[in-house]
Amino acid sequence: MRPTHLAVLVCMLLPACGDSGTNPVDPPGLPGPQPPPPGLELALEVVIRNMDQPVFVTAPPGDANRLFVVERPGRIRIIQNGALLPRPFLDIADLTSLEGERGLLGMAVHPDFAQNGRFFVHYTDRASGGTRIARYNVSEDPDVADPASGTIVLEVSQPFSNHNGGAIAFGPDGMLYVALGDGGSGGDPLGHGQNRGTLLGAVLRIDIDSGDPFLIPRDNPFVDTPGARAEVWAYGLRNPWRMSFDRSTGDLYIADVGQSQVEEVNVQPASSLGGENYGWNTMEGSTCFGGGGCETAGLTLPVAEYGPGESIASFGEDGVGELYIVTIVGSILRIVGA
Ligand SMILES: [Ca+2]
Repeated sequence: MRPTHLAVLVCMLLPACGDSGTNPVDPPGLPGPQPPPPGLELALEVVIRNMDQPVFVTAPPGDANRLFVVERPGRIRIIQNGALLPRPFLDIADLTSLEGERGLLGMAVHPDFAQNGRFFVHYTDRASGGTRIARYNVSEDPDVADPASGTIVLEVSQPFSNHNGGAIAFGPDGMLYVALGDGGSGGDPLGHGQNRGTLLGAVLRIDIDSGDPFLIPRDNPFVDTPGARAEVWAYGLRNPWRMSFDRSTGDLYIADVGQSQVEEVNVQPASSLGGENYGWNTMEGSTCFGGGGCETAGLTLPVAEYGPGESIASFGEDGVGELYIVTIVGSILRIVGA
C-alpha cells in the first residue's frame, strides 16, 4: 500500500471515523480527502509487538529490508527482514528527557544516505528540556550509528514540557523541514503560534547540506520580513506531531494535534512558496478558538478534522514506500491489500 493520501487513510483506518460525534468534517468550501477507489480494501499485518513506546518508523531511501523504529525513550531499533536486531541502531536515552510529552520524537534519513550515511533526530534534551535537532552518521557497521558523530544542528528552548512538535522530514527540494509545537501549556499562553518571530508553533525549512550547521534558504518566505525568523516556512501550528511529503505529488501533509475538540490535517500543495498561517491559536481546526468570532482572513484551514482519542502514534513509510501504523503501546503494523 503506497501512501498517496494519508488523510484518507487516517479516516479509513481509525475506528473513530464513522462513530457518532467523531466524523471527520470538511470545512465549507475546502476540498476534503478523496474517497478510496472502489474495491480498495485494506488490512493490517502485525510486523512486531512490544516495542518500547514507538513513535515513528522510517528507513533509508530504497532500503527494502530494514525498518527503523524510533522509540520515545531515546532509541532507534532496526527490524531486518521481520526480526528485531538486538543492538539498537542508535541509543541516546541518556541524552533524552522523557518528562511529559518529551522524548525522541522523530527521525529523518538523508536522501543521499547511501553516499553520506547521515540522518537527523528530533529529541528533547535531558539537561535543559529544550528541543534538539542533531545529525548523526552511520558507523562502518551499517546497522549501527556512530554515537560519537552526534552534532547539534539546532537548539530551541521549550517553556513547557508539552507541545514539542516532533516531525522532521526531507522535502523533495532536499531541504530539511522541522516541526515545532507552540511550546506548551494550554491555549498557547505565550502566543507563539501567531508569532513569526519565534521558531515555536511552526514548520522550519533549513538547508543542512550547506553552511555550519546549516544555511537558511534564500527563498524562505520570511527572509526579508522584519521581526520574523527566517527559518520559518509555515506557522500557526499548535503541536505538529507528524508531517509527510507525498511521494508522487510532493504535497506536504501536516498533522496538528488540537487543544480539546479536534485533530486536524493540513495539506500544503507542492507548488506552495511557504508562509501559510495554519490558524492556531486564533482557530482550532475550522472553529474560532475560545468561542465567539475571530478574524479568519489569511488563515489556511485544515482539509480534514476528526475527534481525538486513538492510540495510533504515527504513520510511517519504509524505504520503498510501503506504509505502516505505529501504536504507542508497542505495535508496528503494515498496511496491506485485503
Ligand atoms: Ca489549524
